Amino acid sequence: MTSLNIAVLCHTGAGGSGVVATELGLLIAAQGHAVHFVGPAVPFRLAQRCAVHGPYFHQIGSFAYALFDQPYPELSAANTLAEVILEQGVQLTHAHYAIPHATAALHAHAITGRAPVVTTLHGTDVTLVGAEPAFFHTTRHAIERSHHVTAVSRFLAEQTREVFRTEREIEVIYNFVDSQRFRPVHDPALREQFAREDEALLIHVSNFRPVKRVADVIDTFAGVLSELPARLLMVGDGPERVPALERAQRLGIADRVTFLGSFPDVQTVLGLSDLFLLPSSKESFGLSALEAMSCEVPVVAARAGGIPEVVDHGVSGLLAAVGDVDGLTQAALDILRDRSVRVRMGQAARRRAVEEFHPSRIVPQYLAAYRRTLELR
Ligand code: GMT
Repeated sequence: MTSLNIAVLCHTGAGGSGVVATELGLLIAAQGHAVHFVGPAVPFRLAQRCAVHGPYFHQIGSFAYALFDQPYPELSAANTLAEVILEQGVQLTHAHYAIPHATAALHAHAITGRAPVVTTLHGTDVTLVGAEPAFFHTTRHAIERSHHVTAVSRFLAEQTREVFRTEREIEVIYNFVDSQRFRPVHDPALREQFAREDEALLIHVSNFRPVKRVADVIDTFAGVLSELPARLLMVGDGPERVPALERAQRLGIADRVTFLGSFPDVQTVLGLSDLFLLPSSKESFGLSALEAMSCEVPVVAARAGGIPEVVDHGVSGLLAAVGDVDGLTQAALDILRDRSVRVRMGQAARRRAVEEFHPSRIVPQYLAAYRRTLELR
């Protein structure tokens, strides 16, 4: 089979869509395909992982001109991508997130007459930002004109058709997790740095945006703490971090909550934990929940968006309605009070992650989508 030469556009900060783009690019490069990331900075999880056989990184240039009241970054993105397409012989661009990436990729396609666009919809590009009047038509255009469109859950595909009133065919390709890297961590000395042996260790990982309902994480944890000894790890950063810390302080539980900030090798702490909390109001998939499941950590989450397609309620975790802190707290207690329940659900969670969401199952679906788009075999 001929090897491919693709460009990838994705968000570069901490966030699931950039993680999926990065891990996919790394796996595809490892199979001998040329992969060119194009962005304003090296994507979060790609740092230190570019190599002589790829993936490669090309920085988007910027240009300041007194007359321009804004930097117009999508024009620079389209320009740099067009350069990379022409200079590197790129055959196809994979844009993760409809705006601005699919828009920039379609622009580069129009400039070069090459590199059809595969767009992967990840979530708020459809459910929040893209549906805003300020972006609606641009997002709809990106979805309609991309040469192939995928979504990370059935929920998101349906939501896209509904929000944008489009008949566009959308292929569902689930996210994946590296179960070798995301695995249980049995390191009592490391765990002791965060919790005593008799304390339950709960964890939340996100980019602390309003959709994550971080206040519900704190309130759920407070409910758990009133019933049993516990600690909470908060991993990540974003606008809701300080309000979450203040809430923990107001509730008098701040000494039980550790904010660790944002770092790429999150598996080290996920694998030590007993329970993952994800009370989001919107979540097209919930990659962080899948990473926890792969580490044998059961999930307590809101029944939002695509989460039920990932976490099977009653088997690998428990779900409650969005905003139902009492329900989330009860669910967490049901799992944490009985070790056998926690272990059984944790094992079921890992089994599901390995069987349903392994890269060997998902990556070929993307490669097939690329080949179909290029009409290659
Ligand atoms: O759409 C977003 O909010 C950002 C995006 C990201 O880059 O983190 O998150 C989305 O994509 C992830 C990867 O596919 C999914 O796991 C997240 O569920 C999804 N976030 C939301 O839907 C809120």
